[in-house]
Amino acid sequence: MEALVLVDVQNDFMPFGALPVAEGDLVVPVANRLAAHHAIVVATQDWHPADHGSFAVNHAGKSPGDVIELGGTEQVLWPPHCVQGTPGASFHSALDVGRVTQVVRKGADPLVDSYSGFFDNDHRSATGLEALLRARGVDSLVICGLATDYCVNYTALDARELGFRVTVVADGCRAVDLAAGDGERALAAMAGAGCVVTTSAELLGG
Ligand code: VGL
Ligand code: ZN
Repeated sequence: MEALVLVDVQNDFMPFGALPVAEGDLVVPVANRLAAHHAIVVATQDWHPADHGSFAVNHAGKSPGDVIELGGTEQVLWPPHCVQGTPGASFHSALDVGRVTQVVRKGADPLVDSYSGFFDNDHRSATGLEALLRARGVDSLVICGLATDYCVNYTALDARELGFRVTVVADGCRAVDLAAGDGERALAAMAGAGCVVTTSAELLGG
């Protein structure tokens, strides 16, 4: 059984959002086309409390882009984004949420970030995504969303470690690219971990 995983297709990652991803809105039509072809569509949702440790404003003297240690792992600091219950945390209004069968929220623990849809960055707590996929007999994932170099990358790598077959739809992803090339390097890392990196045209035709 194959499931589609839509990673963080949320307003704050759109070009108009608090943590803007260039062309982030262009993943929405791709996500919708893929969703029309899947019976199981899981949408992950970055879901932070206002005091989250990944927000630079919560660390004296720190700015977005700085790196600190959080929960025993290296943490890039971000502008406040995807704060629980705010419009920025909502899915893009053009996302076909009627096709979404499950929503998995992550990043609620202020002391550790959760880029992956499966685990917090310290790998100590699970989000429930693996359990819900296993319960439905899912062994194969198609993944797209935002951002290529963070949440898509971590989700895809965890999925491979958990033994899922993974297809990453490159045109359905966009990168933060804090450093030029981060998105391309992430795609190469995913391919190196056994993910099939392809395009929506290749998968669906046209
Ligand atoms: C993400 C940075 C911070 C993502 C989430 O969805 O890729 N990136 N929080
Ligand atoms: Zn976040």
